[in-house]
Parts: sequence; structure tokens; C-alpha cells
Amino acid sequence: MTDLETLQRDALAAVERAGDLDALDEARVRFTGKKSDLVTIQKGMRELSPDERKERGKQLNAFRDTFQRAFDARRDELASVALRERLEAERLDLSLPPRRLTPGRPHLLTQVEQEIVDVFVGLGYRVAEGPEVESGAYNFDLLNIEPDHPARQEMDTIYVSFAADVVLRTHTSPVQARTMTAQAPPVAVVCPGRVYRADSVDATHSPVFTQVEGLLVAQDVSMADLRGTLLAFSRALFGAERQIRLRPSFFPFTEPSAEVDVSCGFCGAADGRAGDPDCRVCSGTGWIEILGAGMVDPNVLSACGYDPGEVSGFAFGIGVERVAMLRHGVRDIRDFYDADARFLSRF
Ligand code: 2U9
Repeated sequence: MTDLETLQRDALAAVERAGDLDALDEARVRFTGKKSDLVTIQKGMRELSPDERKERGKQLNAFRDTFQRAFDARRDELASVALRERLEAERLDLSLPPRRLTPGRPHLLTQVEQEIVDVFVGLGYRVAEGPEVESGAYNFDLLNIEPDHPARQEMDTIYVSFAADVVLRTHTSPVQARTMTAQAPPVAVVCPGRVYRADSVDATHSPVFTQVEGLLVAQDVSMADLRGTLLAFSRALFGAERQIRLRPSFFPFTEPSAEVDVSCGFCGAADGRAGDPDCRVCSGTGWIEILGAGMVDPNVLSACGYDPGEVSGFAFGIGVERVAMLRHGVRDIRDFYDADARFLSRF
């Protein structure tokens, strides 16, 4: 009896002392394994009387129960300590600040082009696009630009093949011509895109630039419709107080043709009266040229398969770089193409 009590005390003490799961298992083997004192005591039971054996059996079962409970409790304790230590060892430091992201954005020219297109989409126009490598037929012939017109000379036009009459389009007008040859009137389209001219580079000229052209053809379209449309466009882009004026001009594809000025809002001459003589934008004239336009020449309507006796139309051409320079105070067209992040990230 006494030896069993001692054994139990030693066994429970060993369980408590076990510092890790390996040590705990050693204690289990030592106190309950095949070579343990417990087994020796069990074997000794043969020599006892039936009553004593029964009594000893109860004591041994009680010992096993007690040991097992202590063992389980200690195992759970050690397991949770081990888990805590592992979590501590594998802790991740999530406080390191991330690298600063510099999200991209559309190029300023793309933004302004979109803004211009959106105005006309709002007025019911559809967007049409076409190839930048064009035939002379679409780029010139259908647009009433005659074979000996100076614009067709290699000095002004970049030819992909002079022999085959293939050019880099000099305007987006061929897209409108393609639209007319493909569908019956009425049409209302805006044609944004890059165009190419054999120009040398300076602060206001680039051999590659961006246009948004527009075309409306239907019954009874008049110069008054053109004026109203361009006034709505100018106010949407430059401000609700702006006025426009049309000056006579000439283009092969429109008759009559006009150059269109918007009143200068930069020196306060928004009503078109003479402004500040030192104004960088209008030089005191009170007006800024922003686009060209006109009534579609009957020859162009016929060439594209429309009957000039049935329908009439207007067309206009907007230089996107020029509008972007005016709107954002950009003084050199080359800034758009230099891909200098210090410039581009301002917009
Ligand atoms: C068709 C019929 C007529 C398009 C037009 C202009 C006037 C014009 C310039 C503006 C600045 C070119 O980018 S720029 O240098 N464009 O002045 N463009 S009328 O007329 C057309 C087009 C297509 C079938």
C-alpha cells in the first residue's frame, strides 16, 4: 500500500516536472510501461489472498485513472505551450509599409481627345475609326483634293508608296468618306485619331498629331446648324460664357469654309471684345482660332455616293494638341511626345 502511494506521488511529480512532450512520454514509460514498478506490483498480486487481491486491484485501477488524468492534462498544457511558442517564432511583421504605388493614367492628349469626343457623343454622334495607312483614293480623291493639289506633293504628305498611291493619312477625313460610302444618310460621326504630315518640328508643329473630325449629313442641314453645334462644343470645352465667330476660309472638301475662333477667356475678353494686348493666348485680339469647318462640298457628297440634291451636311476638324495646349497652358507641342514623366504626371 505504502509503495503504491509513493509510486503515485513520484509518478504525478514526474508528470508535473515534464518540461516537454518527450519528457512526459518518458515519465509514462517509466511509471506505467512494461518494466515499471506498477507492472512489478501487478505481478506480485498472484501471491495475495482473494480479498487482498481485490483490494489491490481497485488501488491499481485508481492509480492508473489518476495517472492518465494527470498525463492528459499535462499533455494538453505542453501542447498549448508548444503551439504558443511556434506561433511566436513564426510571427510575421505585417507593419512594413508597402512600396508607394504610382498608378498610371491616360496621356493628356488621350484625355482631351476623349473630352472632345464625349461632347459630340452627347449630341448624338457615333464614333468611327479607320486605318492610319490609307489609299490616296480615300485620303484625297473622295475629298475633292485634285491630283495636282499641293497637299498631295511628297513635300507635305508622307508616302508609304508613291507608285501605289498609299499614304499615312494626312487627316481623319478618309474615315468620314469611308462611313459615307458604307452607309446611307443620315450620318453623324466623330473620327478621332493620329494623322501624319511631312512637317518639320517646332513648338507648334509635329509630323504626327491628333485630330477629332466630325461630319453630319442629313436633309436640310444648314450653316446655322453648324454654328450652333460648334458653339455648344466651344462652351462645353472652354466655358459657358464663350462666344464664337466664323471667318471665311478655304478647304477643298467644304464650301463655304470657315475658320472658327472662340472668345478669349484667359485675359477676361470672354465676350470677344479686344482683350489685354499682353495676353499670351490672344495677343489682345480677344479671339483664339480653335478649328476649321464648313458645309460639305457637293462634289464630296457625290463622290461618296450621296445625292447633293437630297442631302446637305457640315464637317469640322479639331486639332487636339492645340486644344490641349490652350486648355492646359502647354507652350511646346513636343512636351506631348517626349514621354517625360515630370510633364506627363502633371495631368
Ligand atoms: C468629309 C468632308 C469634309 C473636315 C474638315 C477642317 C475643316 C479643318 C483642320 C483643323 C485643325 C485640320 O487639325 S487641323 O490642322 N481641319 O479645318 N476639316 S472641314 O471636312 C470634311 C471631312 C470629311 C467627307
